[in-house]
Amino acid sequence: MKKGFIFDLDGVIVDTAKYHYLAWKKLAHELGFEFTKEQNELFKGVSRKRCLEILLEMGKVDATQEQFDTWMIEKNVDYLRYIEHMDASEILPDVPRILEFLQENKVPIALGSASKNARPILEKVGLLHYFDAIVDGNNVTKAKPDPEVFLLAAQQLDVNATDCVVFEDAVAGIKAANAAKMISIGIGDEKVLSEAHFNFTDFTEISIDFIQELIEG
Ligand code: B16
Ligand code: MG
Repeated sequence: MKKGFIFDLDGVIVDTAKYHYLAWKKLAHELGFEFTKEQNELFKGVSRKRCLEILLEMGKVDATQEQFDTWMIEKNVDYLRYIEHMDASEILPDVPRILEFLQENKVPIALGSASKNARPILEKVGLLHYFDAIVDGNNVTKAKPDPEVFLLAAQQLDVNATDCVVFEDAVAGIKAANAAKMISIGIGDEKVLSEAHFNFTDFTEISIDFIQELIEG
């Protein structure tokens, strides 16, 4: 049975969370309150719109629709400034080793990300050519933990959902993969990602034998 591999972007392929954090922190300061790294954890895998809603709840800020839209744009403009200079040095350890092995073995690869900036980021770090399909914040109507993003990725790879493997760093992403009946692999803190079928701190811990077993499934 043909297998498909789906990668989340932020926290799995690159650490863009630190740039999202800087942009949200700047906006919070402008609105008159602090935004901590711990609070930023809640934003992982969450859509931009939902992040702003949560931020405004944290700061107890009421916004008109117009203000909300302006702040959404402002955050993204700042974020784009932070990611402007990203290059291959920002790829998380051993990600290319796994992508290379999958491509060599003709295993279809997709991106399944909440970000609307996913494609330019993959271009900047030089990994775009590995991906057979890209499903991101521009294609989905329902955010993770809804399985839509991963189901769409499976469809685009022409692989059954149950034959897909998902790498994710966010709790919402693991829940989405499980809801799609896919094999979920947590990248990060095992205690946080306890619902995943397998857990690794990062890709340096993942052996080719393990990937081979997933492919042969
Ligand atoms: P954007 P992922 C997510 O990426 C981030 O984890 C999350 O913090 C961010 O708010 C979301 O993308 C939307 O990003 O503002 O660029 O559209 O982890 O799903 O790859
Ligand atoms: Mg992520």
